[in-house]
Amino acid sequence: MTDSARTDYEFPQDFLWGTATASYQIEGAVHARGRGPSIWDTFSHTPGKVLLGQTGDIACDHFHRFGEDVRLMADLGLAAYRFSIAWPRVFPAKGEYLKSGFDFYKRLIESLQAHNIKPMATLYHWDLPQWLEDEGGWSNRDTVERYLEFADAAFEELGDGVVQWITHNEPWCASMLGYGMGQHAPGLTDWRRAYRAAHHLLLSHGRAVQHFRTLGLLADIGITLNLTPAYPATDSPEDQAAAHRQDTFSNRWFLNPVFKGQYPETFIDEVGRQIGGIDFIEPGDMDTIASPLDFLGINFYSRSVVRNNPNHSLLGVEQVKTDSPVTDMGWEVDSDALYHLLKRIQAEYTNLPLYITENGAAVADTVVDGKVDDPDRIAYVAEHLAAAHRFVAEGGNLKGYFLWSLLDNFEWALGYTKRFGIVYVDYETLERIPKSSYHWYKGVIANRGISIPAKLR
Ligand code: JJW
Repeated sequence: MTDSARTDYEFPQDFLWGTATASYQIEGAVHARGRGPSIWDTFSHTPGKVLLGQTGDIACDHFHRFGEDVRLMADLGLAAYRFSIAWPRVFPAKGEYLKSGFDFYKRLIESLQAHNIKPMATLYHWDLPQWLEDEGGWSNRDTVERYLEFADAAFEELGDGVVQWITHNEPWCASMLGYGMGQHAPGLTDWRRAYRAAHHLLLSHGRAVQHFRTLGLLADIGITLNLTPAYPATDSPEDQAAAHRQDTFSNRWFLNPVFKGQYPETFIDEVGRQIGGIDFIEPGDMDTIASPLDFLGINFYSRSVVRNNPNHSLLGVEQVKTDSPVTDMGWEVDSDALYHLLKRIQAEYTNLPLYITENGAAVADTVVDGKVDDPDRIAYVAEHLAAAHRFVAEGGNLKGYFLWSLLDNFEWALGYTKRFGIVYVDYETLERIPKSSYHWYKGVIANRGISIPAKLR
């Protein structure tokens, strides 16, 4: 950023500038202090599940190096930090509660507070204790009760320090990728179980919100959904219907229960046919799921462009490649889709405060002379901040932006091959090298906004 920095896009004084991470992706120390295995330990240690057989055993070793990482955050001028709490550190085995499993998070929170960084904690970011999966995991309704015990313990132990709670991260991924497509832990391909899992994730969210309200804590509580707007490849009615089905599957299946207390009507019959009947909704569930929230977290990375293809997938939808640039994930870069998504959430679902709880780009970064230059990541974030600013300038209730991610980390089934960090991690030495995007983001935070990137002028 130049020092002439009158920013073209200036955000409100109280806009929350953050970065985000998740426990299994950065912590490592999987055997430390009595931690039990999670479904991601099991999955990543199963040959063929994660690229190159990589695991989260060591990851960024954040568990031992969080002091250095918090210093990186403090130098950045961060207002908030989003992290997740590893459930198997506190409930390592059936019937075992290890209160000291919270000690790490207490020390992390104290360290954040010492640097005036607001802690935002995600309760569930995909690391289900393996003992719970052995009893059916999220497709077992009992897991909702176990989650409530975990949530209650976390509120009790960390309730003084956490400013914002997120019940779940991306329940679409946890259910559909984990139990339906088999690409994430627990690696099952059973759509019946996937839809049950989705329902129980949502139900556990609602139950946790209701319980949280009885505790009288000062903090806020919400949920984070990954939203991927679907666009038709052509304006043919068939492609438009395909885009609508895709949108229902990836977005509305979660948005509608949370904000309208019902699953999308046009789709529930179809899902029922696919999985042989919907038998998991009990009286009162939908009201519980729709318990009033304090905010909605949105993870946005890309849009999908689809065409109708009856022979393709359960939905009869085929993803189409476009001419637009893509990130190292192969995901199309389209920040207009973010703007339109925010407008749509506001028009169709809620006026609650919104937070972008994840946004960022995977780039094939390399170290040259001890430095990492990542202009593509800067361009991606700048473009998406410009889209976010347009929404805010029009009166949109967007309160913060959390860049995914602070550090390069374990990108699930893709292991360490995809780098999302603004800080490079050398996985041999665990050395951290702030990238040029780190220095750029520091300027954004200091100036509360961005100058228009040349390509957008
Ligand atoms: C979809 C792959 C079949 C993470 C997906 C795979 C199969 C058509 C980034 N968000 O690491 C979405 N991320 O932990 C949470 N978001 O389908 C945080 N979405 O397609 C980040 C992966 C993802 C995905 C990954």
